[in-house]
Amino acid sequence: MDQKKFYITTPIYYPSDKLHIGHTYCTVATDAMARYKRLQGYNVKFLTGTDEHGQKIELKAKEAGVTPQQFVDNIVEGPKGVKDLWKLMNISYDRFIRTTDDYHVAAIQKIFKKMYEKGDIYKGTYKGKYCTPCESFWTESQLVNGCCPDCGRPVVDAEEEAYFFRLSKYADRVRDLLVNTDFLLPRSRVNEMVHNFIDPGLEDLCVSRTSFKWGIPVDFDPKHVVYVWIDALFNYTTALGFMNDKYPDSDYETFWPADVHFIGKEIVRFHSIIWPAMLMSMDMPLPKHVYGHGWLLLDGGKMSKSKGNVVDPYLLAERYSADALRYFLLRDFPFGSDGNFSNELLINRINMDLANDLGNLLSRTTAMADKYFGGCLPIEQDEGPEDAALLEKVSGLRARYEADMEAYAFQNALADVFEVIDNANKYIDATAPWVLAKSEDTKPRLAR
Ligand code: ME8
Repeated sequence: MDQKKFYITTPIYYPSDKLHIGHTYCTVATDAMARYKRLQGYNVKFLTGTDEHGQKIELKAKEAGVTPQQFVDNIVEGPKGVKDLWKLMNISYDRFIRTTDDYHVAAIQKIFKKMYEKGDIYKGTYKGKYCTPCESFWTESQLVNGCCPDCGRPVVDAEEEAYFFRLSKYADRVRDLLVNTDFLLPRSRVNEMVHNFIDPGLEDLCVSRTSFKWGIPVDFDPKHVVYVWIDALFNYTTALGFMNDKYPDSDYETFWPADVHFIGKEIVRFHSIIWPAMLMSMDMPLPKHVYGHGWLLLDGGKMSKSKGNVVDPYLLAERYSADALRYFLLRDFPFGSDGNFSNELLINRINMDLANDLGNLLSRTTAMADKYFGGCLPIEQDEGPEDAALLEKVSGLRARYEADMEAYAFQNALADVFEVIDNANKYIDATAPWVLAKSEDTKPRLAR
């Protein structure tokens, strides 16, 4: 019989700076899901990686006085970089893609060409706001008080030749996908996509630029580099060997389409509109689900590298242990919603759940088994009136846990587990083993 397969991915993160607790949150959730599916006997492929091209990284490298490649190499592979962080956090990824990897670059060039030959990519004119001193184009929304976000000087309207993807052509099919299937989760995110983006009319998407160099050159027109989304989104397929020889063809055949892409809510638009449209253009199967999770907030605002209000996962994991941090991230924040991060919450969680409830249950149980029976329980045991309720809780746990995990409700799955732990602690209090230990007659009850 064919083994069931499960393919899950994180976003590929920008190595423009060290990653923070928000990135860690998404990766930890993906890891928890991957481990859960492996335990269930699935053949799991868990992909993560880094999205290494673009103007921002080009500028950052220039500031640091290194080449863009040296810059990203350091953030990804260097000390306390992305890979070190995932190692510290016990992330069990099966594959790590860097968009500067040769096989990915070659595959993206082929994909771009195929879409061009089909007529879904065409040459047009990009109009935007241009900062002449920085030689950079910006979108209206990137401007700060109408000026260049980098140097603060005024910008001018400018144009450049660019390639566009015919996103408009796929609007109806994408709308149907969002409205009539459970492609996008949680379902509460569908309305925003349909009403804010699809219904007002989808514009074709700019997919190449000539104003910077740090990107994958369009091979049939090399003054252009591929701009962001074709390069970034197709990572999910090139990492399975699609249009390249790095990995066996069978990986793509086995694992594509993805079962779920976990992503943050700010990139739901790209994954639920642009991504399926591009796959439709390529005549490729669509992922089964895209799940847009919420943000970790700090003082009510999104934590982000550009705002500088970030929490360093390295510090927390080193101080409190990776497992405690993983537990906190999954237990305190409902996956689909935003949540406020604070050190108090983290410390309370560790003290209450892990030290008190779980730690106490473990140490009481093992200490008493050791003290009263030398660590080896006798076969003769007496049932008591307190047993049935606890047994019922425990025996129903697996089904409750699985139902929550299948709904991506990590918080509830852990609450189920801790409910049993809480019940077990109460069971000990109610049966008072330290009293039972006082008489030989109650030893079988104590053993139970
Ligand atoms: O968007 N709370 O990369 P990125 C929760 N390269 N999650 C957060 C977060 C926060 N405060 N901040 C970031 C990109 N994240 C693109 C993606 S995919 C083909 C290309 C998580 O480095 C969240 O999952 O900005 C978000 O989607 C991701 O980091 C963005 O990382």
